[in-house]
Parts: sequence; structure tokens; C-alpha cells
Amino acid sequence: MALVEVQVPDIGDFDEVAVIELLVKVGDTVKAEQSLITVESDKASMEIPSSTAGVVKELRVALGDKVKQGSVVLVVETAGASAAPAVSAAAAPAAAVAAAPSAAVASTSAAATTGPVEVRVPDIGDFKDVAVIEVMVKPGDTIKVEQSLITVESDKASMEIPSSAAGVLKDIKVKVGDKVNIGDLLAVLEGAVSAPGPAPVAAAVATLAAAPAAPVAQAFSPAPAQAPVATAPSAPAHNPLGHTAGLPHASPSVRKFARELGVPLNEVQGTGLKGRITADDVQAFTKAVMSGSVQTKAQAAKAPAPASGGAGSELGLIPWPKVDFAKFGPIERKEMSRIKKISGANLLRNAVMIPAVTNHDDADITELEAFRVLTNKENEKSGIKVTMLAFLIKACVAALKKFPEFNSSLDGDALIYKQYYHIGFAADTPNGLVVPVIKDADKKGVLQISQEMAELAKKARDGKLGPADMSGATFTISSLGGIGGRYFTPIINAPEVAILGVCKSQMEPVWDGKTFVPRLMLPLSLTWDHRVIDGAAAARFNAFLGQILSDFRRVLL
Ligand code: CAO
Repeated sequence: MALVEVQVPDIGDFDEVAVIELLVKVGDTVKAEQSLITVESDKASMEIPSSTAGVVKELRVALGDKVKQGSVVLVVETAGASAAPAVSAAAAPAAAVAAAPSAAVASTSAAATTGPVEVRVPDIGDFKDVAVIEVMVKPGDTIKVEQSLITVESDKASMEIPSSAAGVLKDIKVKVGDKVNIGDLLAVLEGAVSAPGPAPVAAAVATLAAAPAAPVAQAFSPAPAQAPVATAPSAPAHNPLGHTAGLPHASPSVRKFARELGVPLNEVQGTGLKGRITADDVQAFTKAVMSGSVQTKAQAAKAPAPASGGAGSELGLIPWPKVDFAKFGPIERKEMSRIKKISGANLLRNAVMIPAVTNHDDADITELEAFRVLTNKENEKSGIKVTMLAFLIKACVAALKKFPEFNSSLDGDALIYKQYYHIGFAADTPNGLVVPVIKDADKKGVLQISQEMAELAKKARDGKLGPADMSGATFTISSLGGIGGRYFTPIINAPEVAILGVCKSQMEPVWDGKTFVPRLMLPLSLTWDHRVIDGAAAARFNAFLGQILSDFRRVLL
């Protein structure tokens, strides 16, 4: 056993680079060449590998620390025979970073030219066949000296390849996915002005040496001693923000991880230093997408219906007609209320997404209405007015108990059967439609329901309903009975699966088998989600509701 201090190797001209990621922790077993930390300058990021295999005993750096060549990253206990004291070992520098590296090299060395100039991949150390992961320019762009043209990535580092010449980009010779090597033709510039001198301006290039497995970051001198010609001198040092804007802020290994999972990295929120995306962020994003709590942009694009405000094209429909109404007469434009905007968006989604069917029926409420009138007379002093809607709520609870799928919600391919009975009722307010909820209606009597309904309806009209008053409904009733009409087709209040619409009752001649008799008939309109409920079940639900309403004693059964 031996304790070995692993140091930052020669990382070229980088001085004091920030540690932005710790890739191992104390107790981890690391292999030689395994990445230990990621460091980042304003030009490039790179992973620092271990020069030796062993168990991590001590971490000597923390996030945000600045390191340079020779800084001790951590202490590793190796399997070797020698004992402490700890010996120091830096990953050896790159075997060959032969010539002074250069920016993407223009094939003419002239300080200025107007002819086409070929820009090639400069000496990027021992990199071989590195993948192009981003092309940052397009034909027609005016390119400045030092402007990054492409980003390449090895398994340990990503770097941008800058142009050594200025001019208009005539042709870009590589595309994402291509593999490039030193000397490969990248681009052709026209009216180009190349940087003068033997060591042209270049953005940083991080390189990873092949043998003996050490990272070498080679940063080029930021500016030529001699000012370049007029068209290029103000070329800024590479702007890391631009880099971030084009490419998500993440280390090469995280990028690779994201690619393997098919995670769109530019949609992941980074929680690392300076918003950097970590492997944990990628994992958390994947989990969120799998659980359905987050949608990728690609998924959203495939989603069936916009909730609001769509012009129609999202559904493949012809656009909404745009008419200049003022042409035909005087007009006044008024913004819709907040409630109307919110309920409109929900109604649209529910109307579009639910395969809804409505069954119409009539219930004989002659005796029930007589009982209601009597009850109100008897309870006159209590101040509680019993309305037909309160009886309907009780009747619906009985029907929901008998037909539990009407009290369910869809959850993917499963149904959630709720064992509580919270009944929403649509209330008309000056600002629009709201749906307060009578909680646990199965445990309450008609008088209590009437009282709560009156209180909630008042709160609704006064605009004082809170979210708790309007949430948790398992089934909704929309009553237009106090207003009029015969039948209508209410829209289901998702994630519920059915809604009962009620219209104004009226006396009708009903055949009793011998003769027509006058009966008070209540029109019922039941809308149901055909994914959950079948037509026969809906007809049975309505029929059962009719039986209860015609003889309310059945509620007790
Ligand atoms: N048939 C005949 N008369 C009825 C009736 C029915 N089905 N339902 C209620 N009535 C009568 C009541 O008995 C009352 O008569 P009196 O004043 O003579 O006693 C009158 O109509 C008014 O009732 P109400 O509307 O105040 O009370 P309610 O319990 O029936 O309804 C509430 C309360 C809040 C639901 C209602 O005021 C409301 O806002 N309804 C509109 C709901 C709506 O907009 N739905 C559409 C949604 S889809 O766009």
C-alpha cells in the first residue's frame, strides 16, 4: 500500500483554472486515467485524470478552487508495496504537443488578402479523430479572427476551434458528427484577412494526450504581438457566454451521458457552479420526463392540443378568421376577465382532448319538488333554503356509489377510483364561471348541503373563493334550472370523467299506462368520457338517477 498525491499535470498555458466539478469522492476506487475533476477556464473545460489507480483517501480540492500545474487534487492509496509518506505524481504531460499550436490555420500566411482563404484545423495536440459537436457559423457570416467556428469534443475535453482569418464565410466543410484531425479543411473565407505572424490568434484549445494518459490543455497566446490588419484587430477573446448560449454548459462526460440517454441538454437546468449541468441534473431531468412532470420540447411539439390562445394551426386546422368587425358597424373591445381566460383554456383542452358523449333523459321530480317546497316551509325560520340542486347532489352521490367509474379519473392506462364524494357545482358569477366544491357530500344531509352551497355561491359571486373551495371535485353538476332551457351538453371538468347538466323542470303530460297525467319533469344531460365509460353505463346512470329523483327514499337503500 502506498499513498500517492495526484497532481494537476501540465495543462499548457492555463493558469489558475477553476474546479467546476468533482467527479469522485473519498472512498471511491479510481482507475488510472479515470477523470477526477473538471476544470474550466473562460475558453475551455477539461477533465483531469488520475495518474494512478487506487482508493481515494483524501480530496484536496473543492468546487470553486483555483488549480494549476502541480496542485494536488487528491490522495490515492495504491495497491503497491511501499508505505507512506505520500509520493507525488502528476499525470504526465502530453507526449507530443509538437509545434507551437495554432488556431485554425489559414493556408496563406499573407497578412492580408482578398482571395479565398482555406481555414484548417490547427495543431490540437495529440487529438485524433475528434468529433464535431457544434458548427457555430454558416455561409454568409462575417467571421472575425479568433471567432470560434466549430466545437469538437473528445471523451475528456471539449474545445472550440477558432478562425485564424477574417472574412466572409463562403463554405463550411464540416458538419456535426464529422471527425476531424490536424490539417483538415474547415472553412473557406472570401475577402479574407488572415492573422499575421507565426502564432496566430487563437482561442484556447484543450487537448488530451493519448499517452501516457494525461490531459494537456494548450492555451494559445491571446493576441499576436503585432496588431493584425484593420479588419480584425478588435476581435474579442472568445466570449464564454456565447459559448454557453450555443452549447449547454456541461463537461464532455456529462454531454456523453446526456447523449446516451437522449436527453436534450439545452433543456436541462444546471445546478452546478455557474449553472453548469451535472450528471445529477441529467438524471433528475430524465426522472422528471419519465414521471410526466416535465415535457421535453419535442414532446410538447407532439402534444395534441394547445390549452389556449391557439390560432388553430397547432391542430392542423385552418386559421381562426380575422375579421375587421368595425367595417360592419360600431364596436367596443373589452379584455376578458381573468376567470374567463383561465376557464376558457381549461374548457378548450377538455373539449378537444376528451372523447365526450352526452346522454339526455328526464326525471320525474313531482313528489320531490312537493317535498322540497314543504321542507322550505317548515324550515322557513332557519334561513336555509333547500334548492333542487342540493337533492341532485345527494342523488348523484348515490349514483356514483352504484357506478364507481363515474367517480374515477384516468391515470395513464389505469383508473383511479376515488372513495370520497366531492361534488362540484358550476356557479355563474359576474366575472365568469367557477366551480366550488361540496366536500364529502355523502356524509352531509340536504340541509347542510343547501347551506354550504348558498355560502359558496355567495363567495363565488363576491369573488372570494379560494383554491381550496374549488379543488378536489370528483364529479360536477351544472344547473341551469333557475334560468331555463331544455337540454345542453356540458363539458367535462377534467380530470373528472363525467358531468351532469340540469335544466329547468316543467309540467308535462306523461303517459301512466292508462292516461296522460301532469308530472314535473327535470331534463338531465349527462356528459361522459368514452375512454372510461360506455354508453350503456351512462344510460343506466341516468335511469338510476331518475329512479332516485322520482322516489327519494331510494337514496337510503
Ligand atoms: N327547475 C326549475 N326551477 C329551478 C330549478 C330547476 N331545475 N333549479 C332551480 N330552480 C329555481 C329555484 O327553485 C329558484 O326558484 P325560487 O327563487 O322560486 O325559489 C330559482 O330557480 C333560482 O335558483 P338558484 O339558481 O338561485 O339556485 P340553484 O340552487 O338552483 O343554483 C347556482 C345555484 C349557484 C348553481 C346557480 O345560481 C347558478 O349559478 N347557476 C348557473 C350555473 C351555470 O352557469 N351553468 C352553466 C355551466 S356551462 O356553461
